[in-house]
Amino acid sequence: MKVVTGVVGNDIHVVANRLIEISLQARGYEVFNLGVNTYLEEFIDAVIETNADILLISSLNGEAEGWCRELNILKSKYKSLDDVVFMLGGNLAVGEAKTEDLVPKFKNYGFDLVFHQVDLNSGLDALEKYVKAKK
Ligand code: B12
Repeated sequence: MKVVTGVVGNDIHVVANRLIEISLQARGYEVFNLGVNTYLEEFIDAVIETNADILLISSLNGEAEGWCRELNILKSKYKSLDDVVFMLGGNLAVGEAKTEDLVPKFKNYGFDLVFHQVDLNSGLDALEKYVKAKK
């Protein structure tokens, strides 16, 4: 399966991004890594160009909401995105935000899978389960 990944918005935290690329490759995915400082529109363009199955976005600096809340608007423009799995993870807010508040909020913006301060391998295991259940 093909995965587009990267770090959203003005976020320059690159370490997790490299780990994500390596971990996805080790699990057999074909990875298109757009790196840090990537805007939502660029992710969508890359998913369409590569015909990817999954978009995995990281956000570490706490600004995910500002950069991700228009996902549903972008998704509605392209029929070919209907079967794509949209996944978001990292540190999704600054301060004391609760996972039980953040997950529904980002799902409402159009993400299928949302992980706030969840380690990478647990997130990738959950992705595999989700993809299997969807088939
Ligand atoms: C190194 C670092 C920096 C470096 C980054 C260097 C670089 N080019 O990467 C520098 C010094 C430049 C920096 C800058 C800033 N940083 Co900084 N930084 C860190 C630090 C110390 C480590 C980050 C790191 O590399 N961790 C190692 C990787 C492997 O771990 P990780 O990033 O957490 O990723 C793991 C998980 O989050 C998860 N994950 C990540 N993405 C995804 C996606 C999915 C789908 C899943 C399932 C899991 C997942 O998997 C990874 C592996 O387990 C953290 C604090 C910390 N201890 O985590 C702060 C931290 C991330 N930074 C923070 C902040 C606020 C900033 C600044 C805004 C500070 C400032 N005022 O200027 C700027 C941001 C600038 C910008 N435009 O983005 C905050 C974010 C706060 C929040 N979200 O609540 C943190 C948490 C520090 C803190 N406690 O306040 N930072």
